[in-house]
Formats: sequence, structure tokens, C-alpha cells
Amino acid sequence: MNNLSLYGWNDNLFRLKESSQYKNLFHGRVAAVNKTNYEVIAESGRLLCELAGNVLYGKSSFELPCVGDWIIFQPFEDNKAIIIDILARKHTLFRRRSGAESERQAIASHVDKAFIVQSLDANFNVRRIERFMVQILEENIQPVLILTKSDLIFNRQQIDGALKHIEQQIPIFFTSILLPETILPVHESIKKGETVVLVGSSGVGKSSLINALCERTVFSTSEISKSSGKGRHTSTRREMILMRDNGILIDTPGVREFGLASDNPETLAQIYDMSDLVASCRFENCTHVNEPDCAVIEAVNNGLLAEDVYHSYLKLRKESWYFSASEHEKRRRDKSFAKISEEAKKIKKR
Ligand SMILES: Nc1nc2c(ncn2[C@@H]2O[C@H](COP(=O)(O)OP(=O)(O)OP(=O)(O)O)[C@@H](O)[C@H]2O)c(=O)[nH]1
Ligand SMILES: [Mg+2]
Ligand SMILES: [Zn+2]
Repeated sequence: MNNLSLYGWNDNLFRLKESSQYKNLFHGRVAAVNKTNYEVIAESGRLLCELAGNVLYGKSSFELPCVGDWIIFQPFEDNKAIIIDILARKHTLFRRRSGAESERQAIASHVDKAFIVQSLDANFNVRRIERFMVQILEENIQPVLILTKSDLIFNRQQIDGALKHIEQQIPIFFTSILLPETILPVHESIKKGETVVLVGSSGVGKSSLINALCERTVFSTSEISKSSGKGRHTSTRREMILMRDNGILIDTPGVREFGLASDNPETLAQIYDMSDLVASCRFENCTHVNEPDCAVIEAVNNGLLAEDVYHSYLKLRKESWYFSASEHEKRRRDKSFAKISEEAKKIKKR
């Protein structure tokens, strides 16, 4: 028997379930997504589930169950069941599907915190941290920065300097799996029932950190150091794991690029600590590119805002605008296509 409150089940979710037409059936949480089925944690144990046709109908792939989703199921055999409803998602981490212009990919849902994991070697890259932060804050998930492999030689001053403009927005931990005293504060920062997703490049030590936090080997990690950056991915799927007496951790395979799937470019000003600046521009709709009396450009000229930070802001804003515009366009096209097929059906019937 599983106690689902340890897996994050709470009153809010209970109320969400009450609004489903299937509220009298069982619920569970998706722990892993395989090619043809879903692994679900239910009160009765771990189940292998398939999707009912009604759940599939009319949905884009990013709306199908992802790790962390709460679902309603109908059991049909020992340890087997059919998913017949998905509870409305909250705090979902998305990214842009690689190779796609405007398609989202859901990485994990019902997430409280996201650990942005980078190692203190060539992997450290503040521009990539900012990119993750945009996507994480957009869904009101709390970002946390985990800098791993602190047993290696690194330049602390340089790291601190690079993080200056975001340090107010994000708690930062330096960790090493070789130094238990660096793992403990991270362990203590995770509350019971809280869901944490770990994201970052391949080889930075996400699975190793999870093993350290769980004090046992939950996931396999790569044997040899991937300092060349070319190693194959060790983790191949997203997977949810319960800590012994804290929260829930979601491991993800490293991604080469994390494209923004952002609807709200305004989160950006918050991340870059620019909200006050933006508010004091002369024009309310200032784009901070070439307007007169732009407080942002002024801050760059006065050296109050670093130029690379300003450029990073413009770059991510552009990407976010582009995604949101092409997603709207896609929705519009899909809608008019649906309309045309409806019309065509009517004509056939006549
Ligand atoms: N020196 C040192 N090595 C570490 C540390 N944490 C992880 N490693 C090593 O880094 C390598 C990669 O670790 P993983 O945990 O597999 O990395 P990952 O982020 O899960 O990688 P993917 O699953 O491919 O995304 C392994 O060889 C680990 O032993 C650390 O704190 N210090
Ligand atoms: Mg891994
Ligand atoms: Zn401006």
C-alpha cells in the first residue's frame, strides 16, 4: 500500500478530482512514461497503464500524460489499468520540442521546485541558467541552482561574479557527491510532499545527486567522467522517485538544447532584476532598443546593467516572442482546419 500524500496528493488535488466525471474511480501519479505504456503509482501499488481512447481524442502530444501528472484510472487486471482522465495540470515544466518551431513538450507537471543542475567545469554557463529560469518561473515553479562537482578546482570568484544579477532570484547550492556535508543542506531544503524536477546537460551529475539525496543507488550513473562532453546519455527517460522522508524527485535525461516554450516574455525582466528599470522608461510600451529616455539603455550606458546581460535579455525575449507568435498562428490554423473539415462533413451528409 502506498500513502499517496507522500507522493504529493493534497486537498487541492482532491477538489480537482471532484470536478471530474470519473471522480468515483481511483487516482494515481505518473512515475514514468514508456513507449507504449505508463507507470503509475496508486494506493494499491505500481501499475502499468494504457490510455483510453477518449483521453487521446483531440489532444496534442504535449497534453498527453507526462511524469508527475495525476490521473484517474480503471483497473482491469492485476497491476494493469486504463487511464481515463487527467487532472488539470498545474506548474508544468515545458520546453520547445527540438526541431519544432512552436510545439511544446511537457517535461514534468505538478512541480514545486526545479533544480537547474550545472557542474563547476566547462558546463557552467550563466546564459543557460537564465534560459531555464524563464521557463521555470513562467509556470510559477521555484528555480534552484545546483552547482555540482565542487570537489573539482574552480574559480569561486568568477562564478559569484557571473551570478550577481540573478542571485536574488534563485537559491544557490554548491554540491559534491564526495562531500556529504554539501548534500545535507539540499536534502533539508526539500519538504515532505514537495516535487522537485532536475534539469541540466548530460553528465553534470543529476542522477548522482538523486542517489546521494536518497542515500542509495536509485539510478545508474555514467562510470567514466564525461568531461569531453561527448559521452552518451546515461539516463534515458524521465522518472519519479520518492525520497525516504522528504519529497519526490524527478530525474530527466540531459538535453543538448533547451528551447523556450514561453508565452509571457515579461517574466524576463523579473529574472534579470530589471523590473524597476523597465517601470521607469518614458514609454509604457518601451521595447528598450532605441526609444528616448529608456531607463534600460541608460543603465547599460552607465554601466549599471552589464551589456552581456542586456543582450541575453533581448535574445531570450526574441525567442519567447517568436514561440508565442508561431504558437498562436498554429492554433489559428488548426482551428480553421477543424472548421473546414466540419463543413466538409456537413456537405457530405447532405
Ligand atoms: N568529481 C565529481 N564527479 C561527479 C559528481 N557528481 C557526479 N559525478 C560524475 O559525473 C558523471 C556523470 O554523472 P551522472 O549522474 O550520470 O550525470 P547525469 O546528469 O545524470 O547525466 P545524464 O543521465 O546523461 O543526463 C559520473 O561519472 C559521476 O560519477 C561530483 O560531485 N564530483
Ligand atoms: Mg542521469
Ligand atoms: Zn525602455
